[in-house]
Amino acid sequence: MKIVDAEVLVCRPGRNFVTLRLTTDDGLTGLGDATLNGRELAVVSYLRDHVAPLLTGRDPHRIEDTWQYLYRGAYWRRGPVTMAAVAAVDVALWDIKAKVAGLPLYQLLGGASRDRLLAYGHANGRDIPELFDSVRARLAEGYRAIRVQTGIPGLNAVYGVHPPGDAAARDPHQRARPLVEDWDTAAYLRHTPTVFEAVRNEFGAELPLLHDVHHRLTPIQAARLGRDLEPYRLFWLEDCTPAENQEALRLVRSATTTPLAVGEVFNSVHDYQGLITEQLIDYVRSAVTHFGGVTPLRKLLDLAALHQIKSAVHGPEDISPVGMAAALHLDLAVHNFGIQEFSGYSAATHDVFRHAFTFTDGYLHPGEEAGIGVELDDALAAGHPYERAYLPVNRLHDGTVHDW
Ligand code: CS2
Ligand code: MG
Repeated sequence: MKIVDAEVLVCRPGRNFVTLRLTTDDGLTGLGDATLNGRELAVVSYLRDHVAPLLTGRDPHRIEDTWQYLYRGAYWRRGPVTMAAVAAVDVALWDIKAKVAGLPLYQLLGGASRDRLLAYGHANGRDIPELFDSVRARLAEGYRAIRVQTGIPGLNAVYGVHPPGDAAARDPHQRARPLVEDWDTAAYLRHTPTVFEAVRNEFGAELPLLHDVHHRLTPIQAARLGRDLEPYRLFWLEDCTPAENQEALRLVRSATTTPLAVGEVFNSVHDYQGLITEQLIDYVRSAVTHFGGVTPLRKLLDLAALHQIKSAVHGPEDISPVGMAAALHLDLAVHNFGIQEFSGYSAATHDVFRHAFTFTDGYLHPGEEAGIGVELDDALAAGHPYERAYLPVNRLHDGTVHDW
């Protein structure tokens, strides 16, 4: 069997997605997600100009060899653009192999270790009443675990919450220039524990609650927040510091028993090495899409398992249904599954990417179709052309750029 075609498809059914489709000489196809939010076309070029010419004529069954060939063969390793491109190839090859076998991918990864996958959704509100409405809406959709983000008094727009009356800002990922959000660490550190106290009082002790700090704190600030949140028993505190400084988490870890989740911006096991072997974190957050695919993420999760660290694969709406499906097969197979992020998709995205995975009663399942269980409808995708879009940026009140 040989690969005869490698197409890179870009569409925007509500937001931009980049998809690789590999076709074999006997007519099988495999899909891989290569979406890098806000920098999509860099990956398109990497795939079209540099990777696609290497794929035609290769045996699609040689997944590990192809991965090593693309990773080591480029000489320039890691980084989000490279690893998103390599991931798309890896997932498309797993999709083809599982279709040849006539099995859902999770069966090739060792079979199901559980029946269903606990998902968490996002609740956001400018203030506490709006946040409560959002939590209630997620509970009504079936979610059994919820990430909580709120506005902060005195700030106009913060991560996860958008200013009132500004329709464009409510969809900040789709502006021609980055939306500018504002930030005040002291106000955030004062306000956040009061939010979790209110949410616990309203929704009780049992609901798993998560919170994302989006890399905004120094180690000592993160240590303070972790301590202040201990009474509210968070499921996790995510990306509390810029975690590429692995040393930072040593201080946070020694100061608090609030569980820590890290890694959505990491691209390789090397970014995690000390964090895992020293047990400085509790959950690894990489996406299949930004980590080089199922092949390396499986290795990461096996290393994490040795240190009692669980999976929490990144799954916001900028991971396409192709990347989500790949994650769900891996989640179902590994022993150390923790939780899966799932924020849902627009109706247009569900139409363009027909998928076998399901979300029922707060749980996900990858479905039983052969392969990863996603097909892209080219005709529908053509009705949603690419538009340039940026993530927001963040500034302090004196104008200094801060981590977003
Ligand atoms: C977030 C992401 O889901 C998360 O945990 O951190 O939504 C992140 O902001 C986006 O993936 C950026 O593209
Ligand atoms: Mg995050």
